[in-house]
Amino acid sequence: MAERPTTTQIEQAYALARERYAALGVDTDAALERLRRIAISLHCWQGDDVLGFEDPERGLSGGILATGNYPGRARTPDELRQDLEMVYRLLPGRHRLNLHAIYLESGGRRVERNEIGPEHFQSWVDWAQEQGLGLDFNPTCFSHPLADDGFTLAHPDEGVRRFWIEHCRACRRIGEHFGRELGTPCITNIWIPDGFKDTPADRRAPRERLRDSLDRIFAEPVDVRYNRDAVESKLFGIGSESYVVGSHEFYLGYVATRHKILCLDMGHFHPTEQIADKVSAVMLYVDELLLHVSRGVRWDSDHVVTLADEVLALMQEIVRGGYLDRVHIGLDFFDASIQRVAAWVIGSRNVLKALLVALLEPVETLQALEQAGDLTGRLALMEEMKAMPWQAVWDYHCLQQDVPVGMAWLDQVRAYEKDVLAERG
Ligand code: RNT
Ligand code: ZN
Repeated sequence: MAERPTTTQIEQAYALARERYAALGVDTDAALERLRRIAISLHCWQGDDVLGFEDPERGLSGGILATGNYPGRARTPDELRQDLEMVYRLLPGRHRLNLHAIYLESGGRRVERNEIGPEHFQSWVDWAQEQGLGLDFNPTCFSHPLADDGFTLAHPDEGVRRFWIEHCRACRRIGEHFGRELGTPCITNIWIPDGFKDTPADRRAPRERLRDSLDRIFAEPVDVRYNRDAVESKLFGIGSESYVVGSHEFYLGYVATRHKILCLDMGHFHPTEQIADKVSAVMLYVDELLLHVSRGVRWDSDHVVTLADEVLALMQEIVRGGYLDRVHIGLDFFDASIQRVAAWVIGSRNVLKALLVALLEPVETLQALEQAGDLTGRLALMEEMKAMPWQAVWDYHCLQQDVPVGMAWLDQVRAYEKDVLAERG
């Protein structure tokens, strides 16, 4: 490995970058101060291929898939927490953890999903407290015998539907517990896989059932100071190629009429459709957004996030529109073909970098040019911004936050792999 930049070099590069940005009216110190206050929610499921601890033998269902067999998967809650501690150490800032219901700890006893309670997540709460992390939550409406025919909350059988309604209610109570214990509201996000592989004869009834199920779930009061509800749409999944009950239009209407949080997953739209453009439209009608920052590649919606145009555009829209306080940023990808801790770190650092690039834009100048009708100047400045020295600002941020600069994080992950992951057999 090449030699690392010294502290002095990082500081000098920052000083130069700061001047370049200042010349355009951008305050880099203010941008970093804002970035420090943004907590992103890391998904626990990148660490173990979405298997969880209820019955890891069962395998993943619901039309999502983690492919690859890279060694070192976390097999126990302690291993997962240990891996997460490694990840958080490599990220600048203070962040959150997003748990799924199947990550419960029930002491080896089988607890049905409609009977789970805060007690099954106490170790997570204790650990989050110790680590200074907020928690978010998700019902797990997949990887279960009662989800095997592809329907849960929209199931035609009332008994099956009731089971999943009860599960979601239990999850909201757990979310409320998280929020109360940790002093930061938990966002409990409902995603269901329901849909048809082939052309349905009735698209209406399942959607009516889903609306009814959601209304029954949310009818039970939980304290909004501690738990906030989100719902996540999808376009298609493996086995639900022709029809997904919980489509974007379905949930947009639901959220707008019920005052819930809309979750937009970047991988859940048509390949050329970008969610960046949706932000300013939906924000007129919904109070808050939850993002699942992800990367769609052909049939898959869950590749590791790269620093791609789509991610930059999304963060730019959030910053330009002044929506940072109404948008919750979560991650959603799972890749078992590369080292899992590294996958987490790469995706998370990319989201933070994209936020920084967005925070370093001369938004007022760009908007003034636009208002003045100088569309030539707008394009010229937007293009100029692409080659600005934001990396020097990022490196300085990492230095200040006491996390590895540049690729130094990879050395730590490789050492961790050798010492810890390789021992997992
Ligand atoms: C699936 C959704 C959902 C899941 C997680 C595991 O397509 O994106 O968010 O990835 O619940
Ligand atoms: Zn998602």
